Amino acid sequence: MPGVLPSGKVKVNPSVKKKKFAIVVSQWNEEITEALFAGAFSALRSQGIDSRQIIRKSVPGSFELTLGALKMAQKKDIDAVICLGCVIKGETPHFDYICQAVAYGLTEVSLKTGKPVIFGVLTTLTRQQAYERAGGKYGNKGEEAARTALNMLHF
Ligand code: DLZ
Repeated sequence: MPGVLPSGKVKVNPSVKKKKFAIVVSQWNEEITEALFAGAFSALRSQGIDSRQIIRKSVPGSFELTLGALKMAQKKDIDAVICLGCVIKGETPHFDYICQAVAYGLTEVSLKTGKPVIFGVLTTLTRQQAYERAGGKYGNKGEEAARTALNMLHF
């Protein structure tokens, strides 16, 4: 992946340090999305981004990430929006509708505003699989989402 060193660390352009990020977090499956938020926040901080340049907003569920992302991306001073959520298929009868709506919605927000809008939404079959991707054996996808935002700001 461009901009990512073999160690997995991002090669940071100093100009990125001045950028402002919004992190929009879904409250559904909160224990998982809070772990994603912690991963995203610490990944930005580890690249020298001041905590005052990171704005956190909460939305009720992943379905609402789209509107949350649009409102943040429309702000002049926000450079990138990182959206974090967790949808568990085994517990969500309308899983496919929610996931598709969020994926299309976030793509549209990104294309309409011309800003990176990152899809940091876990879409897993089980709660266990979600834990494994929120600081477990498969890493923390919130951290990955933050690295993707940094990479797109280099673009
Ligand atoms: C309703 C619902 C269900 C059943 N499951 C999830 C989920 O696993 N993950 C998630 O982020 N949100 C879920 N929601 C809530 C919807 O995203 C949304 O908030 C409601 O349908 C109201 O629009």
